[in-house]
Amino acid sequence: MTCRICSADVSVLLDLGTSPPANSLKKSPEQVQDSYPLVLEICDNCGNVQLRDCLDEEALYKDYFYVTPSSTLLSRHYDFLQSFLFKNNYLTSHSFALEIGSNVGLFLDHIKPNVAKVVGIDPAQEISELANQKGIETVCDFFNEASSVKLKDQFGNPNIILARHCFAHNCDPHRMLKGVTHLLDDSGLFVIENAYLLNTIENNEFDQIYHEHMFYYSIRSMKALLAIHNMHLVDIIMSPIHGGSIVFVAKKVSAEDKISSAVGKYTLQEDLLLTPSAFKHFVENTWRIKDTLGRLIKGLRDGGWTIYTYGATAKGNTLLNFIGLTDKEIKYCVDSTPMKQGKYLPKSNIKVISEEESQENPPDYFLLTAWNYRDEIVNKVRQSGNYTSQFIVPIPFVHIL
Ligand code: JHZ
Repeated sequence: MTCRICSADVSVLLDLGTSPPANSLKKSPEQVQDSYPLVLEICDNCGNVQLRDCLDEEALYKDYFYVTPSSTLLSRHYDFLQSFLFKNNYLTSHSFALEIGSNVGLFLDHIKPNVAKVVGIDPAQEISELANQKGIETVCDFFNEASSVKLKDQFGNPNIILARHCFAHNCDPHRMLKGVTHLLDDSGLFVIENAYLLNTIENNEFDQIYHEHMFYYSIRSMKALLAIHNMHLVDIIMSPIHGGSIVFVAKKVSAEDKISSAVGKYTLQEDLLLTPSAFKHFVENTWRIKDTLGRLIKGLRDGGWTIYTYGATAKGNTLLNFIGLTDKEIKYCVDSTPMKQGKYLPKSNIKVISEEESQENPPDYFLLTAWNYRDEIVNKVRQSGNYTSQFIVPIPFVHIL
């Protein structure tokens, strides 16, 4: 196999077995789904970490149930990102901002009062309809060179293009960058927010590996990718959102570009920390978590305790299916997203119920599959008057709250 950034040879880093697409919830437990391999590969030449088997985008995003949750943590993150972009003049009141993979338009809604124009593009039919209903103009399409031509004709050149937690969601980033370079003029910015490989590796977040995530970006691999398109990084900012994310600010190379000192600082940190031994520990810890969590859940079930998972997350489905946990061990999955409720998790067949239903009949334990919202969810459960259910947190090591 070869690297999809630089075409060099790659080697296997981790094999998580097979799983159905993580966001394809089932309408009934009997519905048959195909499973596909989840194998992570690494390229020594450019540092790229990629998923070996890429699923067809139509199949992945047609029946897509991920709706950005309404969350105080997320809303604080939007404030943080917005103020970073304004403080550095990456966004101004005159900006036209285009967001790729804009989902129901929560981020665009956040910045809309402060900029000249916002437009979203998202391939999921139902989800882009929801965004349009809420007043965020959203084109239902995949972002690529062809759709970028249509976008340019319809809306003109954006000053800034954002791709938040979606840039790694297609097997050919070159295709997306061709669209970006077609749309941006020489001063235009491309802002990519993505789970950061260093955090994924340091925090043992193997559950971030699922079919939507076809790349696991580092600064090194992003620089290599951008260079192929005559682009470069002008700034970087880190955020704790989603278990540790990186925001890359990129543009077409020009001699006058000012490069923020953050680029050098974080590059140095990454060079020192993202080492072969860090990858080795990540792989070892993944197997350790599988073993510990599997034994803990089966032991609790055998002891007669009830367990629900909290969060019908994509990463939760990797976790459950890798460990081999099903509706035999776990009674329900709790999730606030109406579109997910009443459906069944892929392969594990666990039924999704609402937070209200869970409050009426709480379990002894919640396995926190939305561990990235740990404090928010624990507070919510405690504030509802439930002081007895304990939380099993799987990442970075299995522990109980
Ligand atoms: P959450 C998704 O992954 C999909 P997931 C995607 N591939 C991606 O890249 C990442 O996001 C960033 C629920 N919830 O965001 C709502 C509650 O029930 O961790 C969500 O279904 N109560 C695009 O699926 C889920 O948890 C709450 O109070 O791993 C969180 O999903 C809160 C706050 C959330 O992403």
